[in-house]
Amino acid sequence: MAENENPITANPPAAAETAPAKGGPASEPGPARPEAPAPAEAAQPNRPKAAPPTEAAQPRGGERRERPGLRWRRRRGPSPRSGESQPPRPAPRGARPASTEWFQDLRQERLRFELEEIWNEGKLAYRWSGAITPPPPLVEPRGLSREQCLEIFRWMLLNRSLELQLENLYKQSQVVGGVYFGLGQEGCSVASAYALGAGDWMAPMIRNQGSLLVRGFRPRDIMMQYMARADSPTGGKDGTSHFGDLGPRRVIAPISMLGDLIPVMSGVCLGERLQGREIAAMTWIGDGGQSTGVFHEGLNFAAVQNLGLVLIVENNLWAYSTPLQKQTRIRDLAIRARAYGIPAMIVDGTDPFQVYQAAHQAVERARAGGGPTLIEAKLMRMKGHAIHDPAAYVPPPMLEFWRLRDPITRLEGWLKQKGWLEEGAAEALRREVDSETLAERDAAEASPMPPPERAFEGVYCDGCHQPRPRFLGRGGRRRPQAES
Ligand SMILES: Cc1ncc(C[n+]2csc(CCOP(=O)(O)OP(=O)(O)O)c2C)c(N)n1
Ligand SMILES: [Mg+2]
Repeated sequence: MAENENPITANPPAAAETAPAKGGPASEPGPARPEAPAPAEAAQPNRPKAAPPTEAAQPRGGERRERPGLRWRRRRGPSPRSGESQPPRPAPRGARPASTEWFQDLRQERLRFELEEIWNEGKLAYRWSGAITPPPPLVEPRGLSREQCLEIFRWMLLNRSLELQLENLYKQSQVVGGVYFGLGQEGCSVASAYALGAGDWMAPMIRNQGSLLVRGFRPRDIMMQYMARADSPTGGKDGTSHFGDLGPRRVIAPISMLGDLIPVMSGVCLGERLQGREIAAMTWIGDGGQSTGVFHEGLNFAAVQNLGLVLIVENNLWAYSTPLQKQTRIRDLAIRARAYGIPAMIVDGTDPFQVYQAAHQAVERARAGGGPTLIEAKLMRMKGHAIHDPAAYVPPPMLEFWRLRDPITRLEGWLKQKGWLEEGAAEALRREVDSETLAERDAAEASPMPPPERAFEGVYCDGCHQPRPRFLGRGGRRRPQAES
């Protein structure tokens, strides 16, 4: 398998078996000329009106400035979104990035609704106002074959089916802690990870069950993990999602402290670079997690070091019970990328094709030495923070609006309309996926609880290896040492 092909998987689904090797869309047709509008712009007649340029957003001095190692350039002409002139951007290392535009908005619709805070007899509630309109059709998938679109659809079904079984296991008291769901986020979780290749790395967050499946973990791994069984990836030492694989799947375990995966994944890119490789390292963060200091520190580090971080901001509009409006005054979290001089994209997170297109572009840029990309995916958390949370603070019409944007329903409708999913095929696929999940569940339940002594194993290094420096300074350069 080529270095940057998807490593899928330990247990590929039936659809995957027939799928050809995934190459992704053809590379972008070279860097856009500075004066050319973003490709997305022409396709987006519904762009919001240009905001007046703010002083802070203008590069100071307005003239071309030179700094050692960085070439600052001021673009003329309108930016794709706001009409402001472009911010200075560092020249990429190595090959040029796929696009020189700093911002792209791939969405087919703008979200126009308000959440109003209401206090009633000392109790806080939110009122939602907006029109409950149907969603636009999905964008055409760029560079994805029929088999690949069906494969993405199948991963999404498996993601949802797995979560249903997790809920059942929880209600049967088989789960040792809480359970976190990504209902409504399956398209984003699956399609973003689908853009990664075997040589890339990823670090999921708690709702990215779909990403884990795409990367080769089995539903039983996730179920056993939640049940703290002996055969789970952590051998029963963790009751949720803190597991990864430093081997072929190249998955860094999630860190509960929100934002901390950003510098860690930047470090992964740096480590790979020290060994002579430019790779993409993808991680996810929520709208709430974006408020942490380490988000800014980590992203800035990735930016100045030009590391291949691909940061997907899953803006699901709530951080526990805090709505986005109480988190920040900005509406588009993607604009934060501008402060760090890195490209950003906004996608409809319920359209898997938009997510894939943006992620693929960012991954290509990372591998070409073009540095980090921030992708904001707009979507909605359709359940509470975790299973214990009924999300009573979410106004029902808001859920209704987003229910119409269910990513599985949308993709299914698109596939049927395209003629890629024949009559009855979706139902057959659902049955097949559900029976796979049930078989996985049986296997998970068959795993015993770990023996108590296991608690003492693997906590500290118990002679499994001899610690020694992997890199030695020689003649001012660091060279990787061969593994012993
Ligand atoms: C630094 C830090 N602060 C607080 C928490 C507690 N916490 C866990 S999840 C969460 C909400 C996260 O919201 P968001 O980032 O929007 O992600 P979502 O749950 O919506 O996917 C909070 C506050 C934490 N884990 N880490
Ligand atoms: Mg959130």
